[in-house]
Amino acid sequence: MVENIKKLVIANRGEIALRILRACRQLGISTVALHSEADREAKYVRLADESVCIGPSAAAESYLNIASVIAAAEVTEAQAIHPGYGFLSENPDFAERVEQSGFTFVGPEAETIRVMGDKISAIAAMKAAGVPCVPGSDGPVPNDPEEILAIGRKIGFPLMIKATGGGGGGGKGMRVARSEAELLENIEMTKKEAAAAFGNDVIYMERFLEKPRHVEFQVLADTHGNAVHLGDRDCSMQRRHQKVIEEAPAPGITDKQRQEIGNRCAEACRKIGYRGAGTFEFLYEDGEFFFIEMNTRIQVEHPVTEMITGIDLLQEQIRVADGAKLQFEQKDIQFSGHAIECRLNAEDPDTFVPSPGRITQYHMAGGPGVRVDSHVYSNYFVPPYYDSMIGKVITYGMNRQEALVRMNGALQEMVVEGIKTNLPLHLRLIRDPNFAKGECDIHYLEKQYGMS
Ligand code: MV4
Repeated sequence: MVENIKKLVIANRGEIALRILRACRQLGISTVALHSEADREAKYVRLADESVCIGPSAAAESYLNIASVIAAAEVTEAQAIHPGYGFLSENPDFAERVEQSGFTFVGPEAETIRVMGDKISAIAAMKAAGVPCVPGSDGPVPNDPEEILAIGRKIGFPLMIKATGGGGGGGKGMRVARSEAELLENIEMTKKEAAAAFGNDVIYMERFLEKPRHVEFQVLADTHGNAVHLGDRDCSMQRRHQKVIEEAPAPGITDKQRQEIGNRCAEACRKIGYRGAGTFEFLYEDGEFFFIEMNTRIQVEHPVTEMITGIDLLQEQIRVADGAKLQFEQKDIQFSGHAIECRLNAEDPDTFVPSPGRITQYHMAGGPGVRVDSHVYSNYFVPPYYDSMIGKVITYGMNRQEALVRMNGALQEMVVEGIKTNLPLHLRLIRDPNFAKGECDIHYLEKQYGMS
């Protein structure tokens, strides 16, 4: 139970809105669902205690409209706002206005979001806090070509030029330079692209890792100076910066590495006064971890961590936002078994083109170690305005092999008719001998399955 939050606004849609709602119910918090015109029929809207239509279908006029979200919290007299993922979840101006309006933002302080949103300042903060980072410029790239070359030589080639305002998906404002000539050329292009995409032309450089895996660490911190890590996840199976399959723990990472990096992440949280759930993103190559970014939100793939720790991350996130102390210390957290998540998308499995429309038949998988987090149902219309993810199939097993076998079974059981989905792609991937080995890097899917 919680002390201060009696009513919470769910400032999101889809499966995560439902996931937030479920956590609130268990905590005894009443819920306000916000929805666009396209989401009137959504399951989370029906299940919520109250609902408010905050605007037209286009996200820019509804889920991204800060004034509408705050107004909805005011008229319903809620105490807290949960931003979910995407939309306003990592917008520091939103977090600031939520708190200035007297509501609890379920997430860290606005200033923390701001620091992590600027990649140069995020890396500086983490490096200072003892988190291993990619060798790089450790600050903005200067204007003078000779100075740029000097930094480039020190880092070594190939190197990567990145926009400080970038990251967090998309992959915009990022370029590899394999030689000194290429470096000077690409600096100018990346600056222009960054200015156009993020309204910020500040760039930095890092050593380019050619074939890394994407391994991330989940953390949880309260407002009393306590922080823990909840282990790692491998999210290397991705296409165009959209994750397709995630799993926990990351295959091949030893307990020693897990404790070493995890403890550094938790310690960094204590040092910067982090609050709430967060994720440290690393690139992992040749047995070494390199921090690249921090996400200050709950993530799509949080269920795999819940499955192997038994911890309800949404409940904990809301509890610490309420001001509660963490209910466990690092020594209380036990990792057990293995979990895999397949993201189900309404899309053509061969071309990856979105396939919105009416789901004529829906049946979800079940049985031991099977969890489906989804907001859809038979006769649900998948609107064309938002992300194409229609849910997640998560399986748990005593070990990776059992989780894989259960996923194979669960995927075969799933029925989603009326629209195209990426179920066939998932079935292929789950049976792929290379995936079974657990060694696929971030380029595997695009290379082996074409359509990059
Ligand atoms: C990198 C990298 C290799 N070396 N940084 C892509 C998105 C942005 N958030 C970070 N990204 C990368 N940074 C260095 N120094 C390769 C990528 C990258 C990537 C990272 C994680 C997951 C998928 C990716 C796909 C392509 C490139």
